[in-house]
Amino acid sequence: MNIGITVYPTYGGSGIVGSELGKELSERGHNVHFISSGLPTRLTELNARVHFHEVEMMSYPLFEHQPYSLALATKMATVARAEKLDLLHVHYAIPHSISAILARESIKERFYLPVITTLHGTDITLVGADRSYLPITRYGLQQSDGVTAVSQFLKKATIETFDFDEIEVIPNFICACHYKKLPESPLREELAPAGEKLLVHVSNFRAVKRPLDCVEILAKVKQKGGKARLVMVGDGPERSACYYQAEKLGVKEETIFVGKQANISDYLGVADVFLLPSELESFGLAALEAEACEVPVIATRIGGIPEVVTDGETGFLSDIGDTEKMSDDVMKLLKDEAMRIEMGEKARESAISRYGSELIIPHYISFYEKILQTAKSAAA
Ligand code: GMT
Repeated sequence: MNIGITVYPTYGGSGIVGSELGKELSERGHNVHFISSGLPTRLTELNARVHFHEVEMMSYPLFEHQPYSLALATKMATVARAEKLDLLHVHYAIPHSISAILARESIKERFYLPVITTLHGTDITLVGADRSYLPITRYGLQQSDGVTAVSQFLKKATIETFDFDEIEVIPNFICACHYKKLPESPLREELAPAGEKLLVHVSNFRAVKRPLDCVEILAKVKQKGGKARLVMVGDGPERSACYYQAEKLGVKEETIFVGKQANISDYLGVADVFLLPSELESFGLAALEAEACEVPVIATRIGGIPEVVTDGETGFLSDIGDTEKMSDDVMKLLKDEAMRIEMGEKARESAISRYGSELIIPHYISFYEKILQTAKSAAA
């Protein structure tokens, strides 16, 4: 197939999933055309089957805000015609599904371009649910030829908010070969020179991720006698507040901010415990990546996280903001090495057996085939 994929190229789960999907599809012989404002995160290699088409935007003084959605729709239509795309798969509904539908309509005299929208999270639970975007988001769902969601939680949230239920749940995935425990890595020695345990958090440091709670958890672990360091991977609006929090709570020396990293798995591979105290997560891709590296996860019992992390088996779940319990759970893992190792092994086994790419990518491919078949029958 010739598949068009649109993602936000910036640091974020939906961009990562879209990019990894494109790579996996290309490895299975499909031609993938990324259409985006910049080279997507994790798309480090373009080759004969992976192409990138940059959305160019004309700047004009009359535009207070540049109409990106229109420039994207134009590029989608152009690429669809030039590359004979079989379908266009957009990740994150706003504005991607609307641009794709506009592109499909603009070329329908020549051929029909099926549009598949994958819902990732705040496109439904936050941005899409806001009155300023709700009607157009619902229209985007109704007009898409196929809609997928990354968790059962997100499907349910979409039905409740948009009264739209034609949704296939295709969860996020990991490739087992890219994630593993790295006990011998020199990074471990660098991050924990005195043999401390490593608590790792990975996010885009937005308020919804509650990164301040990670610092609070570390401070409580320290009070309880735990010898640990916190590695904060990523960047975003809450990062400065985290610096102040670490200083205020007396854990500045033990908190390491490494910023955005190209290879998250390097950090997960040396982690002892992963922290994800988010207020909302439709799935929690970072938790899945940690599990694949044999790292038990301490997270909140919200959204799609309980689908990914099994409480008491592959990690521990708590209520939002309950840093007392989260620090107790970290202490349990730090004190009982055998339990931490066993939980880590179960975490990897669960991640691979339920969310391995060998399992999930064929699900996407059969969904594509079903949508193409329906479009063909409608045209006949
Ligand atoms: O919704 C967002 O915050 C952005 C979105 C993204 O594009 O990074 O994240 C969502 O998609 C990820 C990949 O499917 C999920 O793992 C995240 O849980 C989800 N984030 C939220 O629901 C807050």
